[in-house]
Amino acid sequence: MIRILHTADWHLGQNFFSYDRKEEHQHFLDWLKEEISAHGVDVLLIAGDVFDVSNPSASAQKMYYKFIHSVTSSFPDLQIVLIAGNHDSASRLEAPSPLLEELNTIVKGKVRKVNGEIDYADLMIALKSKSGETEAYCLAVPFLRQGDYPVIEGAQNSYAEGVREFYKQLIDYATARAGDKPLVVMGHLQATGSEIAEKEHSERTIIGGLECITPDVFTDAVAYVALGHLHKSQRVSGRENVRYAGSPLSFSFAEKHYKHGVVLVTLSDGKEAGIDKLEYTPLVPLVSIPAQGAASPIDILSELEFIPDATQSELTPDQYPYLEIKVRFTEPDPMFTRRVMDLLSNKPYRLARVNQVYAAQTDESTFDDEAEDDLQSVEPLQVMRNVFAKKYADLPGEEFEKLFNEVCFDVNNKEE
Ligand SMILES: [Mn+2]
Repeated sequence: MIRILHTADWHLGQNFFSYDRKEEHQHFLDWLKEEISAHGVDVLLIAGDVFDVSNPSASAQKMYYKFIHSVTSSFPDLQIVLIAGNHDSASRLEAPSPLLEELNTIVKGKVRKVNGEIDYADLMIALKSKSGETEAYCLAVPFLRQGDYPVIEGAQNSYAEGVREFYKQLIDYATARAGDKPLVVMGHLQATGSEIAEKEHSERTIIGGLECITPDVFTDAVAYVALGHLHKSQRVSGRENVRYAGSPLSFSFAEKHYKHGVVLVTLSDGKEAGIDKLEYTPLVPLVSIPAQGAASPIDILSELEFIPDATQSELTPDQYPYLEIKVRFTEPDPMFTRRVMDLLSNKPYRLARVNQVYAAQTDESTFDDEAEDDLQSVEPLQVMRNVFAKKYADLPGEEFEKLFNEVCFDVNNKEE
């Protein structure tokens, strides 16, 4: 029997509206270590986006190395396998491999080639139980970039079809070599049939479905698929054994209702014998006022006034919830944000953002996606449509949008 813990999308080093989330990440890592101990975990799988950016800060890197050192020294039999996500730098993540391998930690950042052929063997990792026996194989596939996957002649969608072919060939390769040992696939991708926080998309996906991979490539030959990329913990297409672990923290207000955690997978006698979600409650909640839609300035200010003072709170300032204010103006009020900040100065909250809509924008449903002017939440496709409409008094055609999406996709997925 072997126990595998599946986690993903840590995004270490993320700054949330300029707040440092170090304490929150550390809280998660401390919890994770306890779970590893409590469940006698043999293998920890980290399915990409370990860091938030490709050149993480020194403190984010320190937290990562400290964690790996801490768990592997406390549990010498623990094996860690991790892959690069689209946020990670593949080569940076792999660089310390010679040292990490000493700590039973294998990093797959990029796909290797031998004489121009994809080196599938490099991605097939034996997973061992505490007694040292190979119990299963992990196929650890980093986020695939152009050039990593086979070129499919005449493909409509060269990315999705190429990635699919990559997985197919890898699974075929491994099936022929694994004997009776089960296969666990780990990947960082967007699968069709999965839900995403489309309104704020901190997963950085592009509309148009270009990067969507159909999960049917994960055949019955695979016991479990450990996915990363989407921050919402979920099964894919209703399949119990194809899962996103989800992120440990909410990385945008659109993700504030997500239930976070990791997945514990037990393999026994060559097959999957149990999948359990271990729920994790983040240290700091995200709060919106009002909870739904937007409210008038007067309503918001009076609601803020009624919040008990910080002196009555047991929280330390770095545990104060992050607060989003959603206000609807009928006339300009340049002092509103100032007044909000004054009112909050002695309240146990941290103001993240003030989201403003104007009375002319009457359609409530458009509030969340269209009224946000901050650059973080603007969709490139929407910007292009607006520019196009201004210039040509018409909307771009389907072909034009498709080409635009392809360009966006290439730009977003180029490694720095
Ligand atoms: Mn990702």
